[in-house]
This record gives sequence, C-alpha cells and structure tokens, in this order.
Amino acid sequence: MSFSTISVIGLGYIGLPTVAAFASHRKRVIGVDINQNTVDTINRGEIHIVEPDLDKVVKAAVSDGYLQACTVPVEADAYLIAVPTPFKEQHEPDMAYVEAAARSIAPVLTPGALVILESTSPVGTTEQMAEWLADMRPDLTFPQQAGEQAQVNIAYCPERVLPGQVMVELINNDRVIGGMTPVCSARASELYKIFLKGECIETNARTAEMCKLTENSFRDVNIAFANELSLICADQGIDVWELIRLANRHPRVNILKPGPGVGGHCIAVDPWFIVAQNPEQARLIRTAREVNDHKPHWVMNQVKATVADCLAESGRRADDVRIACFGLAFKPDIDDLRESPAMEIAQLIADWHRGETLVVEPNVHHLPKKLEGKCTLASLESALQSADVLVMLVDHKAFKTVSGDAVSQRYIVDTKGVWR
Ligand code: SAJ
Repeated sequence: MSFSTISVIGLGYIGLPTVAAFASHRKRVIGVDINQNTVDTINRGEIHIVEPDLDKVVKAAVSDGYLQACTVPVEADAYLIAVPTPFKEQHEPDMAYVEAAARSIAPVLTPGALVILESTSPVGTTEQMAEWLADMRPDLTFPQQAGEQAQVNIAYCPERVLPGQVMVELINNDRVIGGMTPVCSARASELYKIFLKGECIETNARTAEMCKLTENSFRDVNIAFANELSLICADQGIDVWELIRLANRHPRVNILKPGPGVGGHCIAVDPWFIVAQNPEQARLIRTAREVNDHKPHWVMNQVKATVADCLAESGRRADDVRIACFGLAFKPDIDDLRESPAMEIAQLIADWHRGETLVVEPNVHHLPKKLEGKCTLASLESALQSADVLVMLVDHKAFKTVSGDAVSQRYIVDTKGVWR
C-alpha cells in the first residue's frame, strides 16, 4: 500500500524539515504539534526555527496545499514521531514526550498504518512504544503479537542530520531503518524513498536505536580526547593546535578539534542514554561526557589567571579591565545559543568580573536574556579595539578573517586556536 497521507508528530528541528521534504514531493502531510503558536506559524507558511532553505520549502508546501499543521493527530497512512527526548536530573532519559505522542496517535490508527519513531531513544523504546499502542488498541494487531502479519507496522529510524545543513543531509544521508519485523523495515524504507537520495539500510529496532546513540557517543569521545589534550598541552607549554596538526599527518590518526566544551542538544545528551542503561560497562563514554562538561570551568580558570596577569603587569584595578568574549553560539556560523558552552563561559565571566564584559556574536542582534544587564553586545571591531583581555569561544568565519597579527592584545584565552 502506498502512502497518500503522512503525519509527523513534533514540528521542531527534525519534524518540520521532514514534513517539508515529503510535501515538496507532493505528498499530503499533516504536521502535528502541541504548541498552538508553532501550528499557526506553519499554517501561515512561516517557520519558527532557523535552518537554511527551510523557509522556502515550507512556504511553497503550505501555499500549494500539501502541508497542513494541527494540534491533534488525524488519520494517516504513516506516522513519524519526532519529539524531544531530554534527560532528567540524574541524566536519566525522559521519555514522556514519546509516550504522549504514541498515545495521541493510538486512537486514530487504522489497519495498514506504519508508525516510525525518529526521536533519539534508549534501546528498547520502540518495543515499549509498540506496547503503549497495543494497550490502547486491543482491536488491532501489532508486530510483538502477530509478527509479519501485524495490522500495524512499527520501526525505529533515527535522524542523523547536522543542524545548519539539515535540508541537504535529510535528502542525502543514508538512513538506518530498524523495523520490528523485516516487513516493517521494508515499509519504512518505502516511505523514506519518497524523498531520500541516500540508501536505506535495514536492521532491527534495537540495533537502530543503539546505532544513533553510538554515532553521537563516538563523536563525543573523540572531542573529549582533543579537549583532554588541550589541558595537557597547556600544562606542558605546547601549542595543542600545532600538536594535532602534526599528529594528524600520521595516516591513521585523525584527532578532532578542542574547544570550549561540547554543546547542542544531541552530542552532550545522547551518550548519557547509553550510560543510564549500562552504568558498569560505559566507563569511557561516561568519562568523555565528564571531560567535555568540565571544559568550560577549565576555560574560566584560564580567564581568571589571564586577568590576574593583566592586573599584576599593568597595575590596574579589575573594574578598569574590559574583557571581550568572541562567540556565544554552540558551534560556528549558526545562531543557536541553546546548550552552548560559549554562553556558559560568557555568563561565568560576567558574573565574576567587576569590570565591563563585552560580547561579540555576529549571528544575533540582541543579547540573550541570561546576559542582559551583565554584558554589552559589541561589534568585532570595537571589541578588538577596546578590550584588554580577549576570550575566543567560537570560530565563526567573521573572526577567522581577522589575522592573529592584527590582534594587538597580549592577554588572550583562545579556545579555538584562531588567534594563537
Ligand atoms: N565540536 C568540537 N570539536 C570538534 C567538533 C565539534 O568541540 O571537532 C563541538 C561543537 O563546537 C559543538 C558540539 O561539538 O559544540 C557538537 O557539534 P557537532 O557539529 O559535532 O554536532 P551537532 O550536535 O550539531 O550534530 C550532531 C551530529 N552527529 C554526528 O556528527 C555524529 C548530527 O549528525 C546528528 O544528527 C545530531 O548531532 C543529532 O541530532 O543527533
């Protein structure tokens, strides 16, 4: 059976690009979100998130009549769940949004429906979701009961797109498809092939769930290695950037870049899902998280030491010293400040420093609430001209165009090796 109506539950950074991709292939798509503002914005043909090219595709999809948003699920041939999976106090995964989304589609499920979970989830979540659905719909059969003969097919298919390149990666990246049965996998592949140029690689649900967690943990562990090297090199008086450049000339070495810490909503979160389920075994994965989470505090200590040097050498009072932070975003050339180690460091500096703290962030026009009244948003030029201590936090293109030779300050903490 082909898919004439597709419903996506959760219209955030993954769900909205996904509805846009289906709608641009002339499929009727119903986007569902519990936030009425989000729904209204999309129905006006506008978007509530920043992602290159997404606005155009959504606008066309709405005006051509292929995309419609609402707050309550309606009947469809396929349902994709793309809701957040944050963690709770002790780094335990919080599956409340997935459960709510599953329970919201249960009443409208019909025989022949396909349900796909895309949210990053602990191993076993797809099976759990199938139980929630079966509980609510004893009149239908599900793969855990009827295998290949089930009336409702269920699969896990993780998103793997990079924020800032979502519209390209969504179409081109290969997809891992973890069906609860081979038939479930085959139907899920058929659905994604509506817009996918990459390959669909079929496996089972548990392996697909673990695959997503593995990808982000792999990156976290590798960044932690680079961050740990940066601490060791600072103690040894070695330039970590030169060291990494040299080590990477070895044909089998490829070290990532150190930085102020690891931000974003995925790499700093997902490894904890493995740790929560496997506390005894996941020692390296846990330590990597701890190394990366510690980095902003280490940077803050470097700032304190650098300001102390500045005060001792110049004989000035702390009130008269101006610190400039370069970058707030969680990575280069985006405007996303959430879960950003650069934000954390700017905040720590502003709370500690008695003099003025400037912030340069070319991708935003206003200071975020957390920094209002504590910092001044400054241009690159004025900060370079007037600050005594420079703290490089994000290697935005705009900062890299300034050569180290053009920077006259002696007091620099450079977490990205831009002005070393
Ligand atoms: N970072 C470093 N050094 C590096 C690379 C990154 O410090 O060498 C930092 C960044 O500055 C940032 C953080 O790591 O703070 C994460 O950035 P990222 O670009 O590595 O990844 P995200 O969080 O934007 O997206 C990741 C991607 N996962 C992988 O590359 C394995 C993406 O493909 C996933 O879809 C996404 O997580 C997700 O949604 O899970």
